[in-house]
Order: sequence, then structure tokens, then C-alpha cells
Amino acid sequence: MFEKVLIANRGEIALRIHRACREMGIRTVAVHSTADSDAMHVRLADEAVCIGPPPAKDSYLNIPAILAAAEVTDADAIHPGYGFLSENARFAEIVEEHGLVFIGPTPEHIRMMGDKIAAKETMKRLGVPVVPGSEGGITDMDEARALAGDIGFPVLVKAAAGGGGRGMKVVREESELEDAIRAARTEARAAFGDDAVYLEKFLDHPRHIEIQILADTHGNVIHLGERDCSLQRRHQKVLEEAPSPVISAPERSEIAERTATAVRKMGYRGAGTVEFLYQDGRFYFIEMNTRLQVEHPVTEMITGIDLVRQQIRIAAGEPLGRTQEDIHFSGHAIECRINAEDPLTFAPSPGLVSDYHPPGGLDVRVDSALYAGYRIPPYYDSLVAKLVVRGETREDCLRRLRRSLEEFVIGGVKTTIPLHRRLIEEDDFREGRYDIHWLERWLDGFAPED
Ligand code: MV4
Repeated sequence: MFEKVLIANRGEIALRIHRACREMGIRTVAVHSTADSDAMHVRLADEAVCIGPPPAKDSYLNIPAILAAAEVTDADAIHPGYGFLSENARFAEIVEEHGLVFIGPTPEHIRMMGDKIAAKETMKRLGVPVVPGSEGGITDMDEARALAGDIGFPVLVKAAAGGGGRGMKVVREESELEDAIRAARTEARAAFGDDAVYLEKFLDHPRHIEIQILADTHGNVIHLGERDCSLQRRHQKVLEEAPSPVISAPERSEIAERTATAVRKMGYRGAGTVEFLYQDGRFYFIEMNTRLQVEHPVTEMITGIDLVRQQIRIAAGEPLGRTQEDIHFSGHAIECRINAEDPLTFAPSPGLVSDYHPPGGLDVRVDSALYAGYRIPPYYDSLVAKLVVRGETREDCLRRLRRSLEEFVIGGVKTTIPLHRRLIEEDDFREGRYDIHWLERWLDGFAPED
């Protein structure tokens, strides 16, 4: 096992990784920008190295500085967390070239899944259902027109290098297709330096459901069920839950086992999340994330499996030590993402946290790097806490979530806590009746009382 792990991240996820390391007897190295000298992850780690000025490109994305920090502290491995360098195949490669271990998949798997066309072809070949569309990228306008006619309008033009909603265009009729493909190509070239685009049938009311996978280097692959991440605004998830309120146990086993089998056949290692759209009783693969995800705690809450601990064990070459039969799902979990933002306008609200009182009690988990007196810097993502609650049933979970949101105090800055308090009282949400568009429609009429 590693003796020392460098955590190439900040905020709550840096703490989350530190905690797993501590419990495994592994020492930790924090890296930080000059804006984060007083951050909680810096205080808790065994050692801390300043890696640059506030802008992420000069610090948390600064590969030479991070490698230098690993070298001077004699770290064995680097955990990238989520965001920043976590899905940068070149970074994973450089880490390995320096004789360090990248706690994550191989650079080859990161690279393949970063190409959405290659990812889809691979999944399809390995028996995972995909959205009907072009076989590979679009090479020819006449071909695209014929294909769109076969698929049926509306269709979506997507960028191979996109993902997370960037570079997509809905096309409602044939006359708009050529312009949309041209525009998508131009945008993709400018944004990603890759103008490959592909075509898909547009699903107009899907849910976003993702399967959590763990794969070791000995050929063992297990799934930890799904998370329903349909409640989102502008491609930012707001609340996630597991299990999905609309998926039956046989449906879960079917799609999750198919997914785990495909992941095993591709020789994948580490944690991974396979994203699907689910509409009218069918699953359609869209993308695979090769990192730990923000919402991983909802899975931990219903399975009792520490996903970060497993990532570290896998990276050290240890076997999973569990088979699918050892995984049992227990109860229901919901995560509320709490952002330092105005709950009406979503404008960032950095600044001094005057009071901090997180909720507690049985099956209540708060992942946060906040403390009273901390100043939230304006340079980074506005996620400041994740409230994750478990209950025996979804109704128990909702009652506990209501109680926890009532207790939660973050003073001095605006947060999205009031939004969550209102959201969980909505009948559609309480009944599990929502798709990926529901939240944005609901927010159009949202005005919190507090
Ligand atoms: C789609 C889709 C409808 N049909 N693909 C957006 C992000 C990227 N991961 C894929 N996305 C979508 N792909 C087809 N064929 C609708 C979306 C989409 C979406 C997906 C998941 C969560 C939120 C979303 C919000 C808008 C659109």
C-alpha cells in the first residue's frame, strides 16, 4: 500500500480523499493556490505545498508544479479528485512517467472515453444499448441527411470532444441540418480543437441515470447500482438520489450487469460512471466518466462501500475482495448540492462564512470544507457543501432531509439551502415525477421566502 498520497484538488473533495487516506494509514500531501492558504484541506493534510497563484490554470491545473510537489514530498501516488486534472489523459501519463501512481483509470481509457464517438462505439460493440444515431462521426452532408431522415426528427448534433452538454444542437427539420452541423463543427473546433461531430435521435423527456462501477486490475468488476441525476440546471446537477424512484429491481440488474460486463471486457480499472438517458422504459448509453463523481456519497450511503478507499486499493494493485453477491442495497439516499450562490439568480456569493452549523444525527452526512471564519474565495466552483441523507424508504429519507435542511446554518454568504427546502416540498419531486427538464421549468416560478 502507498505510504503517502498527494491530493491534487481542493475543497470538500480534497477532505474526502484525506479522510480515506487517514483511515488507511496513508499520509497526505495537500497542494493549494495562494488563495487557499487557510483552506481546511491544507490544515488537515500532513504536509502542504503552495503550487501557484489563484487562477486554476496556474495552480490546480499546473502539471509541472503538482509533479514538483509530489517529488519534494516523496509521494507515491496522486489522487486527482473530480474536475481539474481528473480526466486529463496526458496528466495521468505524465504522473506514471515520473514513477508515480495515478489513482484512476489508464491514460488510454481516459482518452477513449473523452472521445464520445469512440466511447459509444465501444459500448455498443460490448452489448450496451446506445441512442440510435450515426455510426461514428459525420463525414458527408448527404449521408447525414439520409441518416437523419431514417432516425426521424428531431435529431441532435453532438461534438465528439464535448460532453457535459457542451457543443450540442437540436435539429427539428431537414432544412436546418446542414447549418447545424457546420455551426457545431466550428464551435467544437474553437472549444476543443477537434471538429468531429455525430448525430443522435433527440430524446425529449429522458431521465439522467448513471451506473457506478468498480473494476480492479485482476479482472473483477462490480456495479453499485444507479443514481438518478435528472434534477439539474444548465448541466449542473442540483440534487441526486439512489435508487432511482422509477427503476425496478429487475431493470436495475439488467442494465447494471450489462454495463459491468462491458466494462470488464474493455479491461477498465478504477471507479467509473456510465451515464444513460432513460425514457419510456429504455436505457440509452450517452457517456462514461472516468473519475470519482461529486455525487458518489449517495451510492456509499446505500451500499456501505467507501468508493475512495476502493479507488486507492485498486491503484495499489489490490483485488476488490468482493463479488457482486456481496453488494446489498439498503434504503434510500439523497444528496443536496449546496452552493454559495444567490438561490434566485444563481450569482456566486463568495465571502466570509460568519456562522457554520451543519446538521447531524443518524444517516446524515455533510461533506464540506467550510468552517466559521473561513473566507470562500471567488476563483473556484461555488459548491461548498453536500448534504447527504439516508432513510429506510424514500419517504423516511425525505423526512430526514427536511429536518437536516431546517438545521443547516451557513451565515454570511447566500446559499442554495432555501432552494432545497422548497424543492423537497414539491409534489412532483415527492412523487418522483421529474425528467431532465423539470427543474428548469420549476425554477422559472421559484421565489424563496427566506
Ligand atoms: C441527449 C439529450 C437528448 N437526446 N442526447 C446533455 C449533456 C450530455 N451529457 C448529454 N446531454 C443530453 N444528451 C439525446 N440523444 C439530452 C441531453 C441533455 C441532458 C442530459 C442529461 C442531463 C441533463 C441534460 C440537460 C439537457 C440536455
